[in-house]
Amino acid sequence: MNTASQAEHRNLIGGEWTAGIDIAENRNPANTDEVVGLYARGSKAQAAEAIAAARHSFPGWAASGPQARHDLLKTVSDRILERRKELGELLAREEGKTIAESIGEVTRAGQIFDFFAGECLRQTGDILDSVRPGVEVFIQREPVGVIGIITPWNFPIAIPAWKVAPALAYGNCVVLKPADLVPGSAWALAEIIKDAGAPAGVFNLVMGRGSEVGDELVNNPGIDAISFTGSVQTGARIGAACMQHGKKVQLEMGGKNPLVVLDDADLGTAVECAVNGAFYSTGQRCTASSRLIVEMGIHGRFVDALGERTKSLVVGDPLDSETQIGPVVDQRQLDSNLEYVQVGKDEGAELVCGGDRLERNRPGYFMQPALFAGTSNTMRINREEIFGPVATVIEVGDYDEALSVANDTEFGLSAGICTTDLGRATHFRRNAQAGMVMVNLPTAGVDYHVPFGGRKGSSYGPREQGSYAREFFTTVKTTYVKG
Ligand code: UN1
Repeated sequence: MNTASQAEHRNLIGGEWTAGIDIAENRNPANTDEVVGLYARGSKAQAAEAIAAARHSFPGWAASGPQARHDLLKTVSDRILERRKELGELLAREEGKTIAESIGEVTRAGQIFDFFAGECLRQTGDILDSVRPGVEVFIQREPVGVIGIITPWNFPIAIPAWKVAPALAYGNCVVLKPADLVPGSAWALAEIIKDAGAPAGVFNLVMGRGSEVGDELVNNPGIDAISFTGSVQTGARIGAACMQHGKKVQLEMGGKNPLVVLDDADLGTAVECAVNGAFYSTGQRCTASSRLIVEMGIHGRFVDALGERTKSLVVGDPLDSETQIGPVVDQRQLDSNLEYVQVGKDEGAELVCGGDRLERNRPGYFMQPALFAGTSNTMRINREEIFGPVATVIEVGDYDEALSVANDTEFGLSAGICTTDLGRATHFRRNAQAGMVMVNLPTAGVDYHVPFGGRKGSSYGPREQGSYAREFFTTVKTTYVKG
């Protein structure tokens, strides 16, 4: 595609499409010769303008009432779902997940807006008697104000949707900064929100770099709260800055999610859970199953079957319906994945299969999914989040050891177990130190109507998604009234 012939996609500030200070090429990781589109990069000053616009619009939006907010979110949902094929193709071309996964993600974004359209009408509150006779107490939820939303590249439309929809539903205004690598899906979402009739300034999009736009969101006093998904390092910095400025903050960061496979597991189920959890979406999910903790009685059969299954995975163009694993998102991530494969070898892990860069008939960041066996939980490949198609097997003697290895990590997002023993499944469900537990299911792949989030180093602040999202996107007011 010829870049010069394409129009630039601009930022949305106070209801106006606004040029940035720079223009970035959004390239297809499955074919780096292909420019998906040109996208504005904004500055600190433009982020500040967007924040000012959001502040200006906040009183009106906060007072707009549940019907207006419901109608906007429902229209956004309908339009996303109508365009799911086209938006799925755009997502696949900018991020690299397969077309089936991409259309699935767009569908999820539409469903999230539908859920939160309903939430606008499902309000909660309490009226209680005071301990002082003749006094009543009202407990109500109010919007927080202007929310800065910073989203990662691995879910270019679902994560913006699951932060923006509740923010708007509960009466807040928004400035969204999508990941610099994948602005296209977020831009399309912004266009849909604007065209659906969002009042100017209620929703703003400022694409660009974290060091410009992200920094301004975190430090500008006009932002009341930050919702962030991304790396542990960036999350820690954002958390500290928010604390200093007194902003409310919600952080979703890394994972090193265990999938325990017990001797009594159904082998086919366990292998499918591992393949899906570890390698789908090219392993680029914070919920990915990166540590496969396998009891000794099933270990040999599991490693053989998983190795065969992993070798058979079709890596290629996300738009080809045969493809099961798309490319890695960019050169930096590919280099880091390949380096971790080397680290694993150097640490003495046995590479069962994969781990090489793959050449295709086009320039892209393709990699053969890698499976390591003979690893111990102290190795770097079992401690650090890789965020690519690299999984490790840790052999254990019994269930108690499996549980203790599963919990021996600084993270605590998702934890899975494959077993046919109800007692063990129940014990794991109650003792896994994770925000989400999956029984006979992959650690990744979550519903949109229930809470999402983790413990320990994975997450900070209230849960996202479902009606639990209310906790972050509202603030409680307690009013005492003497008649
Ligand atoms: C999923 O597993 O369906 O960034 C969602 C991530 C998570 C979302 C995972 N916040 O990978």
